[in-house]
Amino acid sequence: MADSSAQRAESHYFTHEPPPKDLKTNTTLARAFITRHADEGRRVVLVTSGGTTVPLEQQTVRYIDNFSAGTRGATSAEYFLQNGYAVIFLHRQFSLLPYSRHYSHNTRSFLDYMKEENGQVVVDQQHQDQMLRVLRQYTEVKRENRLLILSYVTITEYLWNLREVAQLMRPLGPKAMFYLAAAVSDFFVPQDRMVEHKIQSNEEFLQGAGASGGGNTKPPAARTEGKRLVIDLEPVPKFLKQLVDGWAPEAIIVSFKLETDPSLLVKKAEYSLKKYSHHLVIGNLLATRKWEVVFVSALDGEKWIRVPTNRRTKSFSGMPSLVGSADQLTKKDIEADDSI
Ligand code: 9Z3
Repeated sequence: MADSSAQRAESHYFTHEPPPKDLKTNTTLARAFITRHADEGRRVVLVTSGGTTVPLEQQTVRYIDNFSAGTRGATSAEYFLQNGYAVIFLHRQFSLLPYSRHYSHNTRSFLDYMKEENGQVVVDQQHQDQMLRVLRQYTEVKRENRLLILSYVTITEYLWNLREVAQLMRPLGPKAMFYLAAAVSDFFVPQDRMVEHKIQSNEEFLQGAGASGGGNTKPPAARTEGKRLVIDLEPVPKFLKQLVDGWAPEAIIVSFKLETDPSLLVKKAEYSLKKYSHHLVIGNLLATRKWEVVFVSALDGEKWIRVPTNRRTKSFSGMPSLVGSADQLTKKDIEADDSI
């Protein structure tokens, strides 16, 4: 088979960007998890969640990050689990996790859910019902071993894990699903253009050329020029098509498209759908992502889903939640309602 440019980009990327230290452990865990659930005839979904970082130095002091807290991924994972899926949850380290998300990352400490009674720690009465519901779901998932949690930090760690897990899921055919909610960097610093040490701001301590790649004639991608920090990032190769063509061709693929300009959202979601041959692209805008999304698919075209206005602040975690509590609305419905 002729080597396509996508294959060449893949091979170049994974040859030049070293794998994360825990990749072997992750693939061993994922292999056992996938095999067990395949034997039991279950569907397996890989949910990706949270932002990816772009390190500027090999011994990383500084990095570029994005806004994602992992709410979409962690919430969606719970609904997949509720619907019988086995879930591989590939998430940004320390971002939200299914179930525990209800009690973490908000202004309230988890200790605020507790009180002391007769020398014992117990859950405060007002949180009993909610916590019992979450605890029961969590306990069942744990008993059935249906949730595997893996983590990444950098864009490269994310891509290595995605590729390895996708290839392990290939034998599942259409019983495999990818639900790509992670906020993935579009630009990065290649290893051979990355300085080893912390970038110095004081001109008296400036290092030499510094990038690690022997023979690379390009300057380090992040460097000081005079007093200025100059960052010259390269594009991350687009692996979304490789998922379909090379890694897991029969799997169901749901990807997310994030925009800030409303006039671009649907167009870009449609573009992704065609270009990457995914089954469904879910579009969302940064500002409204907590309560509305647009589903774009070859089968159904464009379909908006929105949490009704009166339910936006009432969700369990205190955040408006979309999955599971949303109503299906047409684009016209949304335009007619200008309360948002
Ligand atoms: C999303 O669009 C997610 O819905 C959010 C969720 C990241 C907005 P939070 O974690 O936010 O709940 O705060 N994810 C995909 C974003 C992305 O990087 N998409 C790529 C792209 O647009 C394609 S996979 O190119």
